[in-house]
Amino acid sequence: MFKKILIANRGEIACRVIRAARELGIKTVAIHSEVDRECLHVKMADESICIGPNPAAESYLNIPSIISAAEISGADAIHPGYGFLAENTYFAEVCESCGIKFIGPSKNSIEKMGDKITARQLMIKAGVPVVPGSPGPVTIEDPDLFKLAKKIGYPVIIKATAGGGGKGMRVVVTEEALKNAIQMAQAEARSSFGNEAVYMEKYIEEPHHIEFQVLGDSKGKVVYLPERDCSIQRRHQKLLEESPSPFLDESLRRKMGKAARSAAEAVDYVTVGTVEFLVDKYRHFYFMEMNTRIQVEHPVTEMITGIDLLKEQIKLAAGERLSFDSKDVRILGHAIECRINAEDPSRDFIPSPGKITQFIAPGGPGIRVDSHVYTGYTIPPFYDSLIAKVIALAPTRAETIMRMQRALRELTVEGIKTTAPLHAKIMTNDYFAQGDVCTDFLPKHVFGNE
Ligand code: MV4
Repeated sequence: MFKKILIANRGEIACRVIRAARELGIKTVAIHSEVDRECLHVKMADESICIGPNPAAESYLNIPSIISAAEISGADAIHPGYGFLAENTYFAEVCESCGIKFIGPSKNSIEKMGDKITARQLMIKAGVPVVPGSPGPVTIEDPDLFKLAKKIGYPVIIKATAGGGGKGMRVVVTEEALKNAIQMAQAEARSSFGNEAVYMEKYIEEPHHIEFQVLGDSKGKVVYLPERDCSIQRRHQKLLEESPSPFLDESLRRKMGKAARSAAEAVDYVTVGTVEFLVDKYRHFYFMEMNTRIQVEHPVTEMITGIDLLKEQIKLAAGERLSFDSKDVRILGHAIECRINAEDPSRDFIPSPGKITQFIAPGGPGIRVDSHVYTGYTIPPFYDSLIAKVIALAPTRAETIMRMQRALRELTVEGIKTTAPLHAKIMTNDYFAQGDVCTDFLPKHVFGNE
């Protein structure tokens, strides 16, 4: 087992990793930029090292500085968290070449799942359902482009192979718009990812976004855990997640879980990851992408299964075997997570950094709050806006909604604007209560611009 882990991240996930490491008796090293000197993860860690100026490119993305911090502190492993370098194949490779264990999957797994066309091809080979689409990249010079689009059937969607999270996507309703959409998507992919390759898929209308947590050990065993429904998103940013999904029944859960396991096995996946599916209104499911990291929304799975995913991730990275099978996992209740972002919903969710003059977290039965903020803490403008995750667990979905309503009333964050009022609105929405949740929920039932 590792003796000392360096956490190459900040905020609530850095605090979460430190908690898991501490319970495993592992020492921790926090890194921070100049402005993050007073961050909670710095206060919680056994040691801390300033690795550079505030901009992420000069600190949390600064690979030489992070590796130097690991060498100086004698860390034998690095946990990347999520975001920043968590899915950076070069970082994973540099860690391994310096004899420092990267707490995550292999560079190859990250690479294969990071290229969406490669991932699709691997999934087809593994028998995992994918959306009908192009076998490889598409360009406007393809002689069979229009024939292929017609065979797939409009509307189609053009996606960037190096993309993910919705960037560079273009929906095409008629063939007149196809060429232009491909060129626009290529231009955005070139500027955003330095790789202009795009591909085409049948556009799935009003999909559900349902994802499965998978865990793999170094002997090739892979298990899946019950799903998370992440359909409530705004501009491809997840706002609220829940588990289990109100849309799945046991039979579909088992089929999708097995497909998620096959997806992970196809890339020899080790540690923890998430396989994302689109599910249409006919309950057909399709592989969308695989996230090769721990995710923001991991607590809903921890709450309903009792499994500590961060401890599992560390143990699996250290070479331990999985100690359970998918069939051993029980669903202990229903969990909902609300992401509390420092953003102003009344001003199109613009960031709302600044000093938190009072922070009171909710508590009591079935409430968990994962956060790095405290009264007097000043949120810097340099990083993402997530300041807290409020997670509620209760025996039924209806009780969990009531519990979350109660928790959001208790939550106090003064001095900045947050998304808490939006969550309170969702928790009292009848369509949400009925479980009518797919990716058009917010525009259709909350923002009202259907
Ligand atoms: C799709 C789709 C419909 N059909 N692919 C959004 C981000 C990226 N993960 C892929 N996304 C989508 N891919 C096909 N073939 C609809 C979306 C989509 C979406 C998916 C899940 C959750 C929210 C979404 C919001 C807009 C679009």
